[in-house]
Amino acid sequence: MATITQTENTPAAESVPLKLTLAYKEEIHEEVFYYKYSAYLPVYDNQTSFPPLKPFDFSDRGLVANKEKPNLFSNETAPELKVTTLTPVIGTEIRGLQLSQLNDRRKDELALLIAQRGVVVFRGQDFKDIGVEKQKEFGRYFGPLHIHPVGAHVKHNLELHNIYLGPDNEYRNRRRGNRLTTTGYHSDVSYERQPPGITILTLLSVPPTGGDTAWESQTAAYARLSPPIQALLDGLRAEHSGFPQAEGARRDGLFVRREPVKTEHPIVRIHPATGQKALFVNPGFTKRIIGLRDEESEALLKLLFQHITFGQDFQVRVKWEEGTVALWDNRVTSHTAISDYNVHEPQEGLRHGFRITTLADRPRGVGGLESRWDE
Ligand SMILES: O=C(O)CCC(=O)C(=O)O
Ligand SMILES: [Fe+2]
Repeated sequence: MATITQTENTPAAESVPLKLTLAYKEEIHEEVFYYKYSAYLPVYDNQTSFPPLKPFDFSDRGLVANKEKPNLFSNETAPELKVTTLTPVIGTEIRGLQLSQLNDRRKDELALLIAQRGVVVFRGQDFKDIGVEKQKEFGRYFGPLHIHPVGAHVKHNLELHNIYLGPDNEYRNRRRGNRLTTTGYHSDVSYERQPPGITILTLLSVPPTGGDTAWESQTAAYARLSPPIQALLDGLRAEHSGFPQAEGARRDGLFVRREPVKTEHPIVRIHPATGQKALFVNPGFTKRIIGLRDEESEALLKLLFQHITFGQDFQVRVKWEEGTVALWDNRVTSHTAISDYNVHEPQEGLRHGFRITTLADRPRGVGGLESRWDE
């Protein structure tokens, strides 16, 4: 991996030397210009491995929220509050309210809002400047923090998954292969036994144009299907696999810190806080429908993936600004990065940020259909 530039020996918490690989070139970010968020640049911890994730109890914060959201939407505490419905189906934008200042009642109402609207985009946030400990604490309110099995992360903070594609780590692009488009709708690490609920994505550096993110409503995607197809899907599970991601990482010479898993999740999932049904398959990680013949599974997944990808009337595309933080619910949405900028043109700017991913419930479908897996 020619673009990895350096291996460092840094003292870890217990002062055991930690082998870190930088996924960026120091001279680009620290010598050519001063970068305020250089401490957040991507690294790989190449030695800390983790056992399989254990089951845990989960209670969605949205369940205890006041459904009217009087606290979150109170003009008294946030006189500048401006709430914009981005599309009729998905996406809400909030200005004039700091995530870093929300009390627990507001956070509960926010969890419910994210479940209902799919994605909530906060503008003008100081969240990027409150420090790693407070950022993690904010995430933990919604659920245990996920550590990505292969991703680059922020130094000493594996829970902060790194979002960075630059001229100095373009080997990450190779995984896109020979495809016509860079877009790929997915629900974050949906192969996990208790996959993510809320993801919090913060960009620290935003290009002047390009690098938008799009989200799609899996609730609307389900609702659009005809009743006979809905009834068929209600009774089925599909396999979600972390193996291709781990194998791709190994091929790239990266360290796999947790062994991959495959899980069979219900295709139609009921959100614990809203009771809404959502399609829970995605082109990123769903591999086959259990109990069908191969050709049947391929044809049905192709239909669903095209439905998800082409449904512009239940998608929202968001342009990032300085200070934007996006929060979405992976149980009711899929999303894709839109990598339309040329990372080799310095004037196109730097797109860099971090993702905090919170784990949630073991999926439950219609009639109590549960996820299952081979031990
Ligand atoms: O970079 C982006 O716009 C989104 C990347 C992504 O898929 C994620 O953060 O989960
Ligand atoms: Fe993602």
